[in-house]
Amino acid sequence: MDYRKHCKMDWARILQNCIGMLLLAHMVSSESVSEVTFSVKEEEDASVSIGNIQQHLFPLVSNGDTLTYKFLENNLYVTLDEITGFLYTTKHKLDREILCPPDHLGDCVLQLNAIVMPDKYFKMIKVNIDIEDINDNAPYFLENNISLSISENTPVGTTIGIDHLALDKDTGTNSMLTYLLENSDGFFSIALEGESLSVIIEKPLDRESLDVHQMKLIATDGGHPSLSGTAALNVQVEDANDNCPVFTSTEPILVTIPENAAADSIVAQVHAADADLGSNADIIYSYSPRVSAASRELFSLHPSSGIITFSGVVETETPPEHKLSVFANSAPCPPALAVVIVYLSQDTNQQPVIDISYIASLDNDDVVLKENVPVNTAIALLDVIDPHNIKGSLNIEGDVPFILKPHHGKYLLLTSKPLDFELDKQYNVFIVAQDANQKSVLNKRFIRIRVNDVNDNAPRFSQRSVEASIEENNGLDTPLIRLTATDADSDQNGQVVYSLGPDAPPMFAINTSTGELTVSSVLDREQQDLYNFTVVAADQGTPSLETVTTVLIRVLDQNDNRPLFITNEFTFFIPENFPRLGEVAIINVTDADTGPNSKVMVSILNSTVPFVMDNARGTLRCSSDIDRETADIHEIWMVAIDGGNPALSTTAKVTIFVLDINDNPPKVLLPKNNFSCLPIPASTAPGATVAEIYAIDMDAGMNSVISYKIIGKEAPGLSPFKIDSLTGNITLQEKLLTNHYGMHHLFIQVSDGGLPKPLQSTIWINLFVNETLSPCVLNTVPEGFFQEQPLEMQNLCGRESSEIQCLPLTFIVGLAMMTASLIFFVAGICMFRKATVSNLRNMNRPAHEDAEIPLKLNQNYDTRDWVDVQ
Ligand SMILES: *[C@@H]1O[C@H](CO)[C@@H](O)[C@H](O)[C@H]1NC(C)=O
Ligand SMILES: *[C@@H]1O[C@H](CO)[C@@H](O)[C@H](O)[C@H]1NC(C)=O
Ligand SMILES: *[C@@H]1O[C@H](CO)[C@@H](O)[C@H](O)[C@H]1NC(C)=O
Ligand SMILES: *[C@@H]1O[C@H](CO)[C@@H](O)[C@H](O)[C@H]1NC(C)=O
Ligand SMILES: *[C@@H]1O[C@H](CO)[C@@H](O)[C@H](O)[C@H]1NC(C)=O
Ligand SMILES: *[C@@H]1O[C@H](CO)[C@@H](O)[C@H](O)[C@H]1NC(C)=O
Ligand SMILES: *[C@@H]1O[C@H](CO)[C@@H](O)[C@H](O)[C@H]1NC(C)=O
Ligand SMILES: CC(=O)N[C@H]1CO[C@H](CO)[C@@H](O)[C@@H]1O
Repeated sequence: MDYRKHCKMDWARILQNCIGMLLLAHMVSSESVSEVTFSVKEEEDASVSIGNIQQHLFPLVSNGDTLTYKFLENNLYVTLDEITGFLYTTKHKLDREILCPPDHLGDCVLQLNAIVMPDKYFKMIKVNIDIEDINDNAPYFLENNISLSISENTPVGTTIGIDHLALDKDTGTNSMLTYLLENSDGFFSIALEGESLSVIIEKPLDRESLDVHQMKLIATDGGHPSLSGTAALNVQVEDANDNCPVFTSTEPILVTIPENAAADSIVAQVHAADADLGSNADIIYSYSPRVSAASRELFSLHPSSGIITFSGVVETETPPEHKLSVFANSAPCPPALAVVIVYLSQDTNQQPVIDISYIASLDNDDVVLKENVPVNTAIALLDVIDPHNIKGSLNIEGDVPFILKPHHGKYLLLTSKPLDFELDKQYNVFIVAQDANQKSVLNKRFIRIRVNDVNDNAPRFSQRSVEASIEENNGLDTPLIRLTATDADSDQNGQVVYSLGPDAPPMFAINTSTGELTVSSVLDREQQDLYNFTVVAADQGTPSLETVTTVLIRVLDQNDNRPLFITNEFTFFIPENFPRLGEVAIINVTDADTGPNSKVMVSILNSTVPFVMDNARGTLRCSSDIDRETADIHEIWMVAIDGGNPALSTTAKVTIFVLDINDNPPKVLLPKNNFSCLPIPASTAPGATVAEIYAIDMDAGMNSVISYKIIGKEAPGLSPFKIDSLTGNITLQEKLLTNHYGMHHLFIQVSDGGLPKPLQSTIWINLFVNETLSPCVLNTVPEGFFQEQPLEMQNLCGRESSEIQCLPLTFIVGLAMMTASLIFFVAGICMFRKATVSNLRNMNRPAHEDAEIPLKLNQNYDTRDWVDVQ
C-alpha cells in the first residue's frame, strides 16, 4: 500500500505540472509544440544516455546561435544536457514498478516537458520516456510456508485448489509465472489454470508410509533471464476416509455490483457439494486468511449457505476490486477453494431496491410454513422501490415451489405447489429485480423458507406381513422377531409405538418402543402350529396415524411325542398253515409330531418268531410255516421307534392265536398194527367188551373228535361183534356158538370230526374165537374185504332220530360245550376277519379254510381274552 500511495502522489504532481505546461502552451503557437518519445530500460545506472532532443528538431538554427534546453519541471530521474540536448539517467533509478503501480494498464511512460531557448527559437517539447520493463523483480509468495492437509484416500487425480499464487511486480512476460513443484517424488503436481493454482494428486497417498510431504513450490517468471521465488509446501496426509467438498464451478465468479447497491443485497453464492451423507456432508464456508479485512467488512459470507452479501458501506479509499477466496471446509478434508472477484462499479445510477413485508410467520428471519399449507398461501408482499423508474420486474430464480403474483402494483409471494417436509425441509428463494429485458440483474434479495412437519405420513412396515418361527417347548419370554416400521414425519409425528392387534393371543407381547415380539408361555405345536395375528404401529402425532401388519408365527416341531400303538396289547387269530408273507394284521402306530419326528419304524423284539414287520405297509406278516400243533399261541413284543433325535419309542405286546385246521388224521395207537390178534374165549358173556381201539388226533376241537366204525369184515355174514363209535370199545353182541369159532377180521375206520371233510385212518382188528384161550398168531390180513356201508360222512349220532338215545349224557354235555365254543369262535373269526378282511379276501386260500373251525378249549386259552378283544 505504501508504494502505491507514494506513486499516486507522484503522479498527481506530474499531472499538475502538465496542466501548468498546457496553459503555457496555449500562449505559444501550436506549431511550436512537438512531442518526442524515447524509451529506456528501467533500473539503468546513472548517466546512461536516453536520447537527444536536438535530433528531433529541424535544423532551423541560424549561424552562431546556440540553443539551450531545459525541463520545465524538476524531476529526479532524468537530466537534460542544456547544450547538447541529451537526456541522461540519474542516480535515482527509474523503477518501473514504483513509477507505475501494478494495476496500471498500458505502457509506463514518464512524461516531461522541455523548452528550447532562446526565445526566438522557443519551442515546447513534450518528452515521453517509455520505461521498459526489465525482469528485475523475482516472483514471491506472500507466505513462504504453505501447509495443506489431505486425506490419505483422496483419489489420484483430485485437484486441490490453493490460494497461494505468487506475485511478480514486473509486467508482461516478466510477470508471466510458471509453477514447479520440487521434491514431490511424483506424488503431486502443480497446475495453473487461469487464476487458480492447484495441487493435483498423482500417486495414491499412504499416511502409514509417509505422513508429511515436504516440497518446494517454485514460481518462475518469463523474463530473460528468468527469476523465481519459492515457498515450502508441506502436505500433511490425514488418516481419514471421507468425501471432500467440491465446488460446483472451478471458474472464478466475476461479479460487478454498483458501489451504492443496497445494504444486504446478495452479491453471489458459492456452492460446494460433498458426496457424503448426514453431518459428514456439512460444509462451512469461510474466507481464506488472505482475504483482506476491508473485503471482509464489505462482503459477509454466510457460513452455511455460502451466500455473500454486501454491507453497503463503501468508503472513498475502498479499492474497487475485491478478490474473495472462499474455503469450503468439511473436516478432515482439505478445504476446497473458490474465488469470487467483485468489482465495485462507480455507476451512480441508483438501483431498484426490493422491499419485503412478510405475511407468513417468521422465526429468526426465516419464514416458517407448515408442510400442509394449501397452494397459493401468501408468504410475503414484495415491492420494488425503483427511483430511476427502470421499469424492471421481480422474478424468482431457480425452480422452487413458489411464485410471484402481481398484486396492485406489488408482488405477492405465494406457494405454487404442495410442500413436503419429507422431501425438502428448507428453500432458499432468490428474488431478483431485473430490467425490462430480463437481461441484467439489478438487485437481488433472499428469503429462507423453512417447512415444518405435519403428521401426514402413517408409519410404514418394511413388509406387508412378517413371518417367524420358533421351536415348541420354548423358554419363557423368548424373543421371536423385531418388527420395524418407519414414519417419514419428524419428532412426535414420526415416533412409532408398537402394539398387538385385538386378535393376538394373550401369550404374545410386544415392546412398544423396540417392536420386539416375545412369547411368554410354552408353545405346543401339537396343539397349534400357526399363530396369525396383527401388530399395529402408531405414530405419536395428533391425531395419531397407524398401520397394521400381519404376523405369522410358525411353531416348529420337537420330538416330544412318543409313537403310540392303538392299543398296548394286540390279539390276533390266524389259521395254521397261514401262507408265507400273508398279512396277519395292520399295526396302526401314530406319532403326534411331524416330519422325521413322526416317521415311525416298528420292529419285533423277539428274534426267533415266524413273523416280520412290513413297515412299508404297516402290516405284520408271517415269515415261515405256522403249525398250531407246534405252537398254538405266539406272544411277541413289538417296538415302535420314531425318527427324532433323540428318538422316542413304545412297546406293545402282540398275542397271536393259531387256529386249528384239520390237517392231522386220527392216529391209531392201539392196536399197534394190522397184525395184532386177540383170542376171544367162547365163554365170553354177551355184552362184554372184548377189545378196545385207542386213537388220537393232533388237531383241536371237532377236528380231534374221533369216531369209529366197522367198514368191512371177513368172514362175511353176521358178526357177533359191534363197535362203539365213540369209545372204540368192541363188544360181543350175542352168545358165541360153534359156528362163530375161528378168526374174525374187522376193518375199522377211525375218523375225526373235521368239516367239510373228515380225515380217516384204518386198522384191522383181528379176533380169534375158540373153545380155549390159546395164543393167536397172524401173518397176513385179508387183501380185500366186504364193504359193509358206503364210505361217507356221518353225523355223530347217525341220521335216524331213533339212534339219538344211544348217545351217552357226557356226549351231549360235550356237544353243548362245543356249540358254545363255536359261538365264541364265530365271534373271534368275525373279529379276525374284520381286521384282515381286505387282505384275506384277495388271498388264495385252501378250500377247507372256509370251514368253521371250532376251538379246542385248553389251558392256553381263556375266554376272558374274548372279552378283552371285544
Ligand atoms: C512450515 O510449517 C510446518 C507446519 O506448520 C512446520 O513444521 C515447518 O517447520 C515450517 N517450515 C518453515 C520453513 O517455516
Ligand atoms: C423395551 O426394550 C427396551 C430396550 O431394550 C427396554 O429398555 C425396555 O425395558 C423394554 N420395555 C419393556 C416393556 O419390556
Ligand atoms: C392370516 O390371517 C389373514 C387374515 O385373517 C388371512 O388373510 C391370511 O391368509 C392368514 N394367513 C395364513 C397363513 O393363514
Ligand atoms: C389304521 O390304519 C389304517 C390305514 O392307515 C386306517 O385306515 C385305520 O383307520 C386305522 N385304524 C385305526 C383304529 O386307527
Ligand atoms: C418274546 O419276548 C418276550 C419278552 O422277551 C417273551 O415274554 C415272549 O415269551 C417271547 N415270545 C416268543 C414267542 O418267544
Ligand atoms: C392195515 O391195513 C390197511 C389196508 O391194507 C391199511 O390201510 C392200514 O394202514 C393198516 N394199518 C396199520 C396200522 O398198519
Ligand atoms: C370200554 O372198555 C374199557 C376197558 O375195558 C372200559 O374201561 C370202558 O368202561 C368201556 N367203555 C364202555 C362204554 O363200556
Ligand atoms: C386152531 C386151534 O387152536 N384150535 C383148537 C381149539 O380147541 C380145541 C380143543 O380144546 C383144540 O383141540 C384146537 O386145537
